[in-house]
Amino acid sequence: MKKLFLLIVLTVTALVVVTGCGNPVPTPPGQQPGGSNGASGLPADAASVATERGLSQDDIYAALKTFTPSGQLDPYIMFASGGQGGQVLVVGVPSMRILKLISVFTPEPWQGYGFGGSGDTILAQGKVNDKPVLWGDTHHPGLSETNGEYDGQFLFINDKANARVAVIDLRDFATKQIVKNPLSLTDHGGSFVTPNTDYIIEGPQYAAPFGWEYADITTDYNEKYRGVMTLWKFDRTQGRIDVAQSFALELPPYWQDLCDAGKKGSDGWLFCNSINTELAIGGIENGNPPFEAGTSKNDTDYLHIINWKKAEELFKAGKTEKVKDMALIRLDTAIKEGVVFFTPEPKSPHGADVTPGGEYVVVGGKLDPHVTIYSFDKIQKAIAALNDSSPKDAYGIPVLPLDATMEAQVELGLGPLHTVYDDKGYAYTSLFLDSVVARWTLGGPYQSLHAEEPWTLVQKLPVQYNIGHIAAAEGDTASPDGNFVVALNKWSIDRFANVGPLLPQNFQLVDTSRPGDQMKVLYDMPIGMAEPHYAQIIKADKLKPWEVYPPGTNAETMQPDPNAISAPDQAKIVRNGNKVEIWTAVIRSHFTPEHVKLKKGDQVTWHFSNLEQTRDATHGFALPGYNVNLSLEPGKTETLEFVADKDGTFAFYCTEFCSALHLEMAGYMMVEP
Ligand code: CUK
Ligand code: CUA
Repeated sequence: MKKLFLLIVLTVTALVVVTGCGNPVPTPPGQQPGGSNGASGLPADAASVATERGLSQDDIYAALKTFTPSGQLDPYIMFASGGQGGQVLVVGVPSMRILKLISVFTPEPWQGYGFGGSGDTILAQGKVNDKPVLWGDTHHPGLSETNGEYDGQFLFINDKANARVAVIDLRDFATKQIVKNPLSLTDHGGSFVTPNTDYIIEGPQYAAPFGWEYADITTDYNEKYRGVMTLWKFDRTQGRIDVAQSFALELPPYWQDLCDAGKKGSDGWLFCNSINTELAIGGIENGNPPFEAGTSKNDTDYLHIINWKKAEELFKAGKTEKVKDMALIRLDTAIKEGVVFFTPEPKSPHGADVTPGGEYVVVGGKLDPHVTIYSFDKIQKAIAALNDSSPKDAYGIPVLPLDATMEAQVELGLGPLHTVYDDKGYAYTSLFLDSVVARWTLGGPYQSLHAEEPWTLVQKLPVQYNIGHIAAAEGDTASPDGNFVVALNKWSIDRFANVGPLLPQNFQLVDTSRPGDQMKVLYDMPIGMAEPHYAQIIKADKLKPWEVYPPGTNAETMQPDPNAISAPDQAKIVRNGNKVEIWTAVIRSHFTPEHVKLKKGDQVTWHFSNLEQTRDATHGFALPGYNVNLSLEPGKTETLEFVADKDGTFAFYCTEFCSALHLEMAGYMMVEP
């Protein structure tokens, strides 16, 4: 990025020299956005544009930081959840251009996902109670890591609405697997990975009986409702979650919220904030406090501190019980073996974010103006100091005293939620109620990276509006980059043209490249397709996606497809009773065969091989009347199965404008009555 910026500045400087127009940008620090400092110092034509449009020096700085000329690539790629749209967004940073929408839990015709072909098989893995559930509430994308660094190989994402986790292969940016949690119907604190992606963690949210069986909340909450933390084993060579090697941990029916994995010195541990240690059961209609009040009564809830390496040992030693086909570590075993500990966390906590070096965990408090910083060393000492008379929660879990585990508290303002980090020893916390990004200083080993006092607020940057999560460049790794954070704002209100009562969310790119109080908002990006929760930002050069599939690849298995053909003369139609199998070759600009004759009731298995190896030479296959649309990227082999239960004449055609004769890329399926 620095190089790119330097290039822009040098280019502008060169123009200035040529046009003899005084000093170029950028803006001196500290100037307020929206001011009208004019645009003196720009080349004459640029200056007149700036004047015409009323751009301030800050605006020009923002433009230069984000403008990406045609053909230039973004240095960072952001993977953002697509919220209740059930998808993942791929966005270039800093241009904030949407590059792709990856379909995950929701069918998506552009990618041929869920309209015939292998996407149907993947979506079917996500059935709940044997019912197809064709949407998701994606919350937290998690990139695969090696030694605590994003490695660019896989992306995982959870579906809060149905407690499912999906695996996306970053060779083709496509979903390969969905697993449904058999114990839990909703999740939240996932998906995030351990530092070598041994496990993908899926934390729970709304407590319920295991397998969401019936139990009356008014009488059975404390006894039968439970939280559950699931550790999905990831098999990197297969690129799949290995369900048989996965296990879960029983937790009290508090509502476990956001979680993070320790790294470096704290590797082997998980940290989860929780709400509802009050065990509130709601029931406003019966005169009970509503959940929002009942879960906020206590001044503190419990930060869950979980030794996952120890839990893994218990799983391997068979100290589990099979519940709903899942190996479950019971709470009494976990307590006895020292797997789970609590420490208090201030009012209505949210977020649990481990610092890059693994030394601290930062927890926000929706109704507390502070972030609370816990020290992993202190936590370990407090655990070592436990004895028989140490306090326990109602379920027998040891509670470490706050003054023994806390390193510091920093007062930031109203509604601190989530915290990310940079390379300058700063932390950035989103303040929902204040609508600001707060930059504050870390102490300890981060002290020498900045000039300010440790654990102090440095700057509050207004964002528009009501920020939820915040994402930083390489932010969840052991070595964040700095440069940018993105504010994921829930409300946009007046930022964009009125598009009716349902408004887009607003991503705002924030410049964090300069120290001190010099953060600036650079760019507004409307997200008109649901409410993204979290995002991770990876250096673009860590991603090594395929340009085309190797010829004859089955994109579901990422292996050679046994039904691939490699030339149009291998295309054929084979009938065996009422079973018809078709091998179709697809290449600009025709399908072979173009005539497919069937009889009503035939069981059809239809293979398509795109023979192209030219980049971007994608074809589609639309079969009107049969709800089919496939995306056939170069090299891909795809299989469609259906029963020809409607007779008639069906013109099929290619849905990608692939060549000048794309409209002629068509054929007829005739189904005889
Ligand atoms: S939660 Cu959405 S703003 Cu699901 Cu990560 Cu905090
Ligand atoms: Cu192939 Cu259009």
